[in-house]
Amino acid sequence: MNFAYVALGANLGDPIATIRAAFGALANLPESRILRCSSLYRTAPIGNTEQAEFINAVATLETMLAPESLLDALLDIETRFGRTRAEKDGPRTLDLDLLLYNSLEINLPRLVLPHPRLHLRAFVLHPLAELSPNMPLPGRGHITAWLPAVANQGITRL
Ligand code: PH2
Ligand code: MG
Ligand code: MG
Repeated sequence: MNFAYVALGANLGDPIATIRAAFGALANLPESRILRCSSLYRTAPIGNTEQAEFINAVATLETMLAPESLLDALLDIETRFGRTRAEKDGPRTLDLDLLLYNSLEINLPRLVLPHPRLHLRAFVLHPLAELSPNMPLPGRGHITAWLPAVANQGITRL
């Protein structure tokens, strides 16, 4: 059995309803089950700041899917939720990012693990720390060491 962490984000349509429905879609993944879901967080947009606030969360999965099969399944859920890719880092109905898979460190063209920006983003670090405050980040030390650096990024736990 493998442990995977998935980040959820949405800022189009009804993001709170979308994130809740996406937890349900993750629960239905083949050969997988959800172990825990974080709280929902309202977060200021990072990167492209000319867009609406996001709702973000993180889920922990237990899965027999290999990393790239899990990635394919996540992209399939995004598509079912109406995701289009008009603009890089633009508004989205649903974004599902694979953050961590066991303590795997890989660098494939379509999948880098751990997610290369996870330690720089309050909208990932806070829900992750809520679920696993003592988890080491492969190659990057302790999760709590990164929290002070993102203290200026607007985030509210709902
Ligand atoms: N996702 C991005 C870029 N910026 N900002 C917030 N607050 N939440 C996100 O999920 C997010 C973002 C690219 O995927
Ligand atoms: Mg993303
Ligand atoms: Mg993504």
